[in-house]
Amino acid sequence: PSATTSASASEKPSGSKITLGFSQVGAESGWRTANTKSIQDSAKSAGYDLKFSDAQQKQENQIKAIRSFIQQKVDVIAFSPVVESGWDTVLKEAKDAGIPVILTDRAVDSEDKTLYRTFIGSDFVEEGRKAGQWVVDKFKDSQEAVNIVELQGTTGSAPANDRKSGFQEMIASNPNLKVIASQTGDFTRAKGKEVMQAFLKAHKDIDVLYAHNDDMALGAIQAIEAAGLKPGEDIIIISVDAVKDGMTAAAAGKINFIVECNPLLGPQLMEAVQAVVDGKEIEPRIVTNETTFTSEQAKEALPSREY
Ligand code: GZL
Repeated sequence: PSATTSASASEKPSGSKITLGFSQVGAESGWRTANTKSIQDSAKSAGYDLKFSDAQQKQENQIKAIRSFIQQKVDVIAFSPVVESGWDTVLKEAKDAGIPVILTDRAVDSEDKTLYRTFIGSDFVEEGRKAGQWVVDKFKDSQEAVNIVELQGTTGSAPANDRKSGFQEMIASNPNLKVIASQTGDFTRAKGKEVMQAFLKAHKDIDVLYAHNDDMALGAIQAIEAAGLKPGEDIIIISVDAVKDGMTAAAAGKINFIVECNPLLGPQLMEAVQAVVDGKEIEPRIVTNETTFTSEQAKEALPSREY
């Protein structure tokens, strides 16, 4: 009888390597770069054959990539959906092809929860609440109006929708806290700077900037300094992500409070891939743990930050 080769964990019973098709949002921010590295490094150490595609923040490119993974008959498809809506058709095609799908980082609004096995990512509403709570605490004794401007993430994306609603929910407790302008900066530095320039032209008295990610906050800081104002003093800045450049600005007092959003989802994704291939049950929702940093805390944490 032929010796049966025991397939190692990263192989299928047939002995061939597990193939994972991953469709990434793009390369728009420091967070995204760290997220991509985590996925590529983790797939490598898991011994998987990773087929990776960068969609340049376009949904149609992600849909094309998923269709290509289906054609290639990969074992598992994973992706970070650039926006929440418009996925049901292509996810149904994956399901009909018998290929399991795992969501990472951002969610989809599909009613049919059988279209994917699990969603691994942060709770963005909670991130918005943490940002809002800090503003409420900071201005609890203020007698006059506190004018807030908001740089939103990519229009239609789960982080933009949820970070906005979580923040709104918390500041509603104090009528002095007013969002006087709110616009998308598409999670990029360039757009964050451009929109902040427009805010500064349109509003003479801005007290607070709430940016949905560090990259937009860093772009806005350039605009604020170009306008002769001191970021972190003349305009209080709250941001989300806690990537190295954001933490560096916080340690310098230019950002006052950062809500961490952990991009290192690679290890949890590969565990989920292995479980799905092995036919094991997995939790439908895996929440990444993360914290917050004041300027002081950012200064202490900076040396040990991985990304
Ligand atoms: C959040 C992620 C967001 C980051 C941005 O999980 O989707 O996209 O907050 C990134 O920096 O561009």
